[in-house]
Amino acid sequence: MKITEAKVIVCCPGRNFVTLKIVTDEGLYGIGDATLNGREKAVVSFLEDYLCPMLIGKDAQRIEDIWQYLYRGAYWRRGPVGMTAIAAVDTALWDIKAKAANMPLYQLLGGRSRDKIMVYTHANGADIPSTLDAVGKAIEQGYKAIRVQSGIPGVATTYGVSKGGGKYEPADSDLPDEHSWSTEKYLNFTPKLFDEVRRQYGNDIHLLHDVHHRLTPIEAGRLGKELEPYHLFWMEDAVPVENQESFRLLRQHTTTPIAVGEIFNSIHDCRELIQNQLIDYIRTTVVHAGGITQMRRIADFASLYHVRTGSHGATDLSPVCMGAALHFDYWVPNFGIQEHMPHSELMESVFTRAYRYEDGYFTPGEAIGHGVDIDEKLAAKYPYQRKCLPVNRLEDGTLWHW
Ligand code: CS2
Ligand code: MG
Repeated sequence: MKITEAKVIVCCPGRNFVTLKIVTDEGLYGIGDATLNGREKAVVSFLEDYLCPMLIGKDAQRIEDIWQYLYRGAYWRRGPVGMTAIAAVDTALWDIKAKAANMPLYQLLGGRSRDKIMVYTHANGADIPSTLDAVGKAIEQGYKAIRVQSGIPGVATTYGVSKGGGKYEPADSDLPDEHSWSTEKYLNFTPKLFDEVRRQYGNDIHLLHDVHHRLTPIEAGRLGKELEPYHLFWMEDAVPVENQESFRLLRQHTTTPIAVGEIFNSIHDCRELIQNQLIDYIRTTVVHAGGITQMRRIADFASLYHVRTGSHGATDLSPVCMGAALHFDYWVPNFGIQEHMPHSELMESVFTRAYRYEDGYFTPGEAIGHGVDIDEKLAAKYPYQRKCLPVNRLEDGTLWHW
């Protein structure tokens, strides 16, 4: 089965999505998500100028060899742009292989390990009362796990909370917007927030929180310790990930479970954290961590150390990624949870989807392949618009982690 065409489709139905479509001489085709938020065109060029021409004439059935060709065969390895491009190829090829086998992708991976996939959604508010309302709404929608983020008194803008009170979409301006940050105000406020949430909604609901890389290890240790009475499902991205020794210091100070990895793109990024048991959940996802092929390796390695999966699932990961991720989640033995930040109706209108939400859980559906397709005609009506993620500054103007 030879690859005859590999084309990149860019669209912006409310936000940018990059989709790779691989076509074969047997008439079967597959698609993969190639979206890298705020750097979309870099991946488009990586694919169009380099990887797509290399794919023409290759046997679409040889997923492993193509993965090795694009990764091991390259002198310049890893990095988010290149790995997102490889992930798109890999996802499209798994879609094709499952279609050729006349199976939903999860069957090809080994069959399902569970009946349904628990997801967490986001509850965001400008202050504690509006955040409590958002948590209540998520509970009404059936969610069993909720990530809670709130505006902080005295801090103008913060991660996870929309400016105008509408839906939160972090890449929201043509050039980076400037946000502000105060570690002191955040640390004093956040335990109060969780105290209120537990008081109002009890202990049964799973609560999660994303620090978004902003603390030093000892500050993160303090936060984890102070959040222990509210027994979070996880505390995410507590410190920047470049220096992984930081997690050792954090781990020494708290039993709050630790999640990390949404910006990792290689199994090598995960190795030390997993083998030293410094984390509890690995957040790598299909589109940014080398597709299904590398995600399986990461998950199997993690399973040796009691680390479970918790894939990133923000809106900048397209429905194509979500579809593939749900097949992976259905199969993976050491599944933890899947993030679900719902796409808008407009975003979803461009992609047909076999996956379904019901009462806090997803199922990937029984369509062959990964079950997601793109309506190319409709996609063409929404051309690319440049959107950047914000930058962050401390109150004195010092540039900080966003
Ligand atoms: C986030 C994302 O979902 C999450 O946990 O950290 O919203 C992240 O900020 C975006 O995916 C950035 O593109
Ligand atoms: Mg995050």
